[in-house]
Amino acid sequence: MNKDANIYIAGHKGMVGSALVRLLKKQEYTNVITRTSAELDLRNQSQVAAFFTQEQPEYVFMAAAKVGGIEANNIYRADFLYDNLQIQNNVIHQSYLHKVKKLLFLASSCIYPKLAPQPIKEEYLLTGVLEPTNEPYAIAKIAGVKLCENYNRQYGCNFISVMPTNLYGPNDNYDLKTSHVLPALLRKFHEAKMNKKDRVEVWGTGKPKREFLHVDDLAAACVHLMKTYEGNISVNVGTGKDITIKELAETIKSIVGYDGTIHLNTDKPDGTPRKVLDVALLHSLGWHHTIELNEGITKVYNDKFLN
Ligand code: GFB
Repeated sequence: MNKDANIYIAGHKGMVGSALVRLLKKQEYTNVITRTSAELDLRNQSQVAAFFTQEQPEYVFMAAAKVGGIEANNIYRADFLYDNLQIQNNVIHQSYLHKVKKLLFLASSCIYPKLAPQPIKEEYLLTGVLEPTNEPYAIAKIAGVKLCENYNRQYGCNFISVMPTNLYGPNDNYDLKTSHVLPALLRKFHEAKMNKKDRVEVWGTGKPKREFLHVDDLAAACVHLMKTYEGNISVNVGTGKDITIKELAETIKSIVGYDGTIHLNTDKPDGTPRKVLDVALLHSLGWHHTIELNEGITKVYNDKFLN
């Protein structure tokens, strides 16, 4: 990937897309192409076709998607399925028509079967039923992974996909209804401390386990794989380590310096009991995470709430 290559970051305003823009600029890539969703609705086939004709990207990072936490996925089921199918069909098909040299598609660890053996290996995809709360999103992302694989097999494209674990970092979503657990708890504990509340509500039993990767690490893994990996396996990208939601809450409570209590609201869903990724393939491809969880959460908290 030459430093002056035309590189399109779909979804550049999002947490993953903005991390990719930051990294590519730091690595002195000079032609990073972006469009806001107001400028280019990726669900609109003719708009996407006109964009590809105009910009002729050589490399595409597909970080655009409708994403959210467990509650958002469970409420906006049709939107998560329709929007994500439309976005990825348009970008992947136009990448084929316009002979894009390489495309990297971002899937998600939540598309593995709900009760896959742990840690989850790439070959466990499609070997069992999905987690009901985010089945629409998972079906859409599985379709994206399969689109890449089959454009490679039928048309000789070079479209790779990655399977990131739960992410956190700059530009995360902190809306308490639609966000993921880590930003939600950072905000809840911070506001409880500021407002001298005596307790913080944590959803579920606290027993599920989750793996968390800083988004700057994900961006580094994506650029590394864009430069080095070719193939039809959707590569797991994570730390290979997980903690319970209760342990996460205790960690964030301590980092924020909150001294009230944690209330577990078991009326809320737990979702998948566990989804820690097997990262042996990723490590064999020469990449390893660098940001440990406590250090990463502390920096995100300081940058978001204390500066
Ligand atoms: O991060 P999260 O919303 O998504 O929830 P998933 C993870 C766990 O944290 C669940 C618990 O067991 C939640 O019940 N949790 C505790 C909370 N307190 C909270 C809270 O205040 N907010 C939230 N959001 N959760 C998502 C998928 O699953 O994983 C997405 O739905 C996506 O499609 C994402 O793939 C990576 O990890 O359960």
